[in-house]
Amino acid sequence: MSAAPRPVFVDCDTGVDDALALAYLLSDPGVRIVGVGTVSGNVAAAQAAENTLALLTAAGVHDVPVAIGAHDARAGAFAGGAPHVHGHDGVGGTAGTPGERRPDPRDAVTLLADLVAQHPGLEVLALGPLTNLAAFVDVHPELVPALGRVTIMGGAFAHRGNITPFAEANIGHDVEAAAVVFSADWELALVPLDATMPQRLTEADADRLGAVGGAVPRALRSMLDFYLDFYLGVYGDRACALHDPLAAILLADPAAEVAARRGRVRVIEAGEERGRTVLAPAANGRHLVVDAVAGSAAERLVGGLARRAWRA
Ligand SMILES: [Ca+2]
Repeated sequence: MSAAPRPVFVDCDTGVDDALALAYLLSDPGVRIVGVGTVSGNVAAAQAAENTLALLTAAGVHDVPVAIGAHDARAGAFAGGAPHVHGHDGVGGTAGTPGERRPDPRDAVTLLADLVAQHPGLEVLALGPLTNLAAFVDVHPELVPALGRVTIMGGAFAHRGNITPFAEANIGHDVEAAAVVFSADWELALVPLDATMPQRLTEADADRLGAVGGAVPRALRSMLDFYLDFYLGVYGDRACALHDPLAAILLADPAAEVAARRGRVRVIEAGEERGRTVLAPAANGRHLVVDAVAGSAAERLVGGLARRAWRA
């Protein structure tokens, strides 16, 4: 008999790679998404909720609440996201009209608080700016120790940033929130650009993903068209980095072979290096920084999606 699936809360700014990550988790029998909060990043938080609801509905998942979280960062208004990377709607122009299912009436922070009470040890996967998680720390400090590990796609250590030479987008779009999250007393695993940038999904991988069949793989294949076009300008061919999916893969499989360092992460808040993440190494530190992951994330992603019998 297999163990009960581990409950997971996903906080995301659903663009193309968030959608891939969510689909990967839906296909993994070892974990169960019990709630989703959205935050502005790739797109506005409200649009990210629509994109998430569309994906869940296509998967036939109707019982996972999706709550809208922060629209603006702590220190500034939402600047409009990354339409050149993810499309105006975050999903490569594939979003239809909003479906019948509406976002949960609670905000993302309240939803997370309610779910921790129901699922002690609840793990969190953060795939967007850390605005909601920082608000959770502020509003519910007593619940911080009740959470399990928090896995974050974010940061750039030896690797160059992707919104400035120093800052990675999820950290750099809300630096003050990242500072709060890095100071909180919880177990963190950080999956930075150092680990994600070498993990690429090619057009051939995208085709194999689409060939898995079903509504969700089909939707992912069409959003990938836009995303791969953007990456053509970055890498010179149609292949994208698997940022959020790699974090989802590591959450689902903590035994995955990684090169990683322990210690305490902080974020530089001022000056030209604003948004840069720095690790103070310590053998017993509660922060784990993943430098590299063995094997191919694209293989794991495609193989993972093939495990689920997706609705037509
Ligand atoms: Ca994301």
